[in-house]
Amino acid sequence: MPLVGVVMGSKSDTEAMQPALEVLKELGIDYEVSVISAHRTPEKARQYGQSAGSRGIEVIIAAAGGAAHLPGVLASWTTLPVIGVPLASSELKGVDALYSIVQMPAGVPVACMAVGTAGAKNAAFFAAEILGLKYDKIRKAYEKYRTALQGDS
Ligand code: RP5
Repeated sequence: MPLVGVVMGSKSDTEAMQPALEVLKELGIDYEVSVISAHRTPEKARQYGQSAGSRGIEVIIAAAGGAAHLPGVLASWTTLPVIGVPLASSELKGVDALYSIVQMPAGVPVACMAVGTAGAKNAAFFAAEILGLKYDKIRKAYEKYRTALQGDS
């Protein structure tokens, strides 16, 4: 059963989010992938946000470019942690998405990762940190990864 819901604003975001999916796979974390646009399919966004918790999802990773309202909209429909990934898909190369995601008004938080590949990977690692509080297997897999990093520098 998937613990992480990876949601992206467009099919065109698929390639940018591959690094997140690879990290989740490496850490043995079950996930599902959905394409939901906060402005083209707002009803789908509502249904996803409202039902994610009851379907067993524990963390949502939401990626979008441009006026990236998807993470905030999903966060408005759930109290699950939402990790936002700003994507560099627009003319402004992700600065727009970064500001949209990072500047959530007080009360409905969204965690904001870096723009692009680093952000996609870190979203998965951050999800592992959250899930690791509850799941020993995930914590151990993530700790193993962090230990291996020490040999890389
Ligand atoms: C955002 O607009 C998506 O997340 C995507 O990054 C960007 C462009 O989407 P498309 O016009 O390619 O569907 O909503």
